[in-house]
Amino acid sequence: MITLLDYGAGNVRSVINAIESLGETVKVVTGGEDILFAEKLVFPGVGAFGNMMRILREKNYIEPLLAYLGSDRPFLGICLGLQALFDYSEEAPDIKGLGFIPGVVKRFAIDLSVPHIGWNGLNYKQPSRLFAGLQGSEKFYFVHSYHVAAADPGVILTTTDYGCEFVSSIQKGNIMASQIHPEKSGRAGLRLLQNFLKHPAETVSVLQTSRKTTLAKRIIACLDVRSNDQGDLVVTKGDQYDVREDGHVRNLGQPVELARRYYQEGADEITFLNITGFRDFPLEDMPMLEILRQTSRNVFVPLTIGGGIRDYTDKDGRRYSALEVAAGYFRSGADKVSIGSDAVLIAEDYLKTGRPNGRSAIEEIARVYGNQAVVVSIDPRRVYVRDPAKVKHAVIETTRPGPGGERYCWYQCTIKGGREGRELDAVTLAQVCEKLGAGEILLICIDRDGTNLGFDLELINAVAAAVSIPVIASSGAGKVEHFHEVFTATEAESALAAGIFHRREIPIGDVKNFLADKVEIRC
Ligand code: 1PR
Repeated sequence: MITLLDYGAGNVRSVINAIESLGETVKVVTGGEDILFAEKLVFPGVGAFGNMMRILREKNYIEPLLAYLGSDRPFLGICLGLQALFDYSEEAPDIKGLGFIPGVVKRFAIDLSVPHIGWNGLNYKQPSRLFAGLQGSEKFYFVHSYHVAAADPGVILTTTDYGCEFVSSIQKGNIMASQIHPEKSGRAGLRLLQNFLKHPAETVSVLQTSRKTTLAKRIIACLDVRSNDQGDLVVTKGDQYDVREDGHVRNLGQPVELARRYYQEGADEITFLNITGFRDFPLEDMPMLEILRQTSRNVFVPLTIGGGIRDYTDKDGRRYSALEVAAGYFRSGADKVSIGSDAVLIAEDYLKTGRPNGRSAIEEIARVYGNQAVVVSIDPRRVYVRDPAKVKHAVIETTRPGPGGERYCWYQCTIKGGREGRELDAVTLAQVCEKLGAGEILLICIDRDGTNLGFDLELINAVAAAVSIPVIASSGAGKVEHFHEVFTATEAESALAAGIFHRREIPIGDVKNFLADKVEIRC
């Protein structure tokens, strides 16, 4: 029996699913006693440090936790569950951590995108029971803006390189904690988790395979989901957002099955976009929540869900906040939510008033679940202009002139699935959303969507240069070379595709095989 400490701030469902997939049963903590009498305790911290410590205090979990840690029974802290062990975090300097491991939690002060999101390796500093069966070259999933700095080097189990060498896991007796998410790290992560659960007697040394670890570029499979004319949720795919063929919604497969297939084929992440979410209310859309629940049972890579994340008043007059909608998605197995239409309206409001209002969906979700949980998806269309001085938007000079020979263009944001263009450009939207707390940009391009013509490199470069959060390049992938191009000609951290995977034109494995000796990827 594994005891799991859930303080209610995020997706612990996937940790439970991962443990159960390894044949163990999970008891979720409902009171301090459960912690005190646990045999093996897993603490998956999610969200923001200050919020986590506040809830642990309110629930009177601090004393039992310290007593458990002091007893040296097996403990596995994940992500914030690692950070909680330290004295305090720069994320909330006035709030005390558990102080079990001397040291602090620092924000990354590096030139690279922060959060550090994606698959990176480990430098193995000590032998450990956790390492049985690992080769040393595996990559694991990270998502964090803060890292621990241990005062005692003796507790450092692994480090990872990302702009600096940071401590990625610690071990002190039977207390182990790691910044990686084993439950989101595919087979390698499950192996590590299994090693903790089975608690083998022998410790294992892992040989270092490279001098420094490197963050991999991610390949993301995207599933646009909506109801077809029979009312079933299906994966569909548009050409420049038109998902109908001969009047019917294109049906390219069943969401749970396709997600599982992409996981098995090596997708580094899966994104679901509930593409009619802007007009339906997701919390009434139980099938979508069920899709997440079922998918997270056997897909152990990060899941993002977008569509309909906004404040909503139902037909009985009950108001739901975007935070509640997001909470529903997180509880059902999502790791990140993606905000589309509402982000545009939020940014417009910000630009009108010149300041954040503190209550927007981006700010509220980031405050509770952390910036890394908030993706903003941008749906822009290219607008050509003759004279850049006559446009108040971020204009670029293009190598692909417009129909009238125009040499300049800007990218107009749209809402409601591309139906409505707004007076806001994609570069400004990305910058405002970063300021408000978004952790990642999903950069779609309606002009390229479903065309197989390749990614719009000019758009991606313009946005990536304007923000310091990771950018996911999307739309237009038609051959393996397009992925290589987007990773070498732009700063995109990941590339997302839909049509070529759904139509089985190019399997994810072929993309990865092509990239293997050219860019850093997870094999
Ligand atoms: O506005 O917060 O409710 O979110 C709705 C979400 O649904 C947005 O993220 C929006 O991008 C998405 N969406 C709305 N309508 C459509 C549509 O296709 N009619 N799909 C839509 C967006 C685009 C990509 C696609 C890539 C790659 N789909 O996700 O997967 O372009 O395609 P490709 O590789 O085949 O070229 P809200």
